[in-house]
Amino acid sequence: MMIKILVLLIAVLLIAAIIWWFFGRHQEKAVAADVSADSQDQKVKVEVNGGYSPSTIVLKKGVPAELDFYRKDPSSCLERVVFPDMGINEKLPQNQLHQIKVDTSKAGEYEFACGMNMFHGKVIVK
Ligand SMILES: [Cu+2]
Repeated sequence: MMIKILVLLIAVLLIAAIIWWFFGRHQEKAVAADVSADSQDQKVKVEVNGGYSPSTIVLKKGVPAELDFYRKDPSSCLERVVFPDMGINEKLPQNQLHQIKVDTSKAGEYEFACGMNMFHGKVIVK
């Protein structure tokens, strides 16, 4: 009897965990670029693997910025990255760093997505 209750409890917890995983709001921390006092630019590495990590990148306004995309994901879905507001549409080679320069002259939020607009991320310039 005790075992049955335990199994049931584990099952319920498992289902709860699955529901949370799919439907819960995952808070992801925004990553700010490191800008040291003397550096003339800012860089953030973005890993592309089933999405973008980090998916929110904070850049300092007016400092030349470069996003270093590293695509591990083999799917063609994430092969391209598109920044519609910046006129960027580039192919990301797999397992290679691909630098994309981002215009930081204007503050704002700039979304980016894969070529099919399924995975999203954003750059916040402030
Ligand atoms: Cu896609």
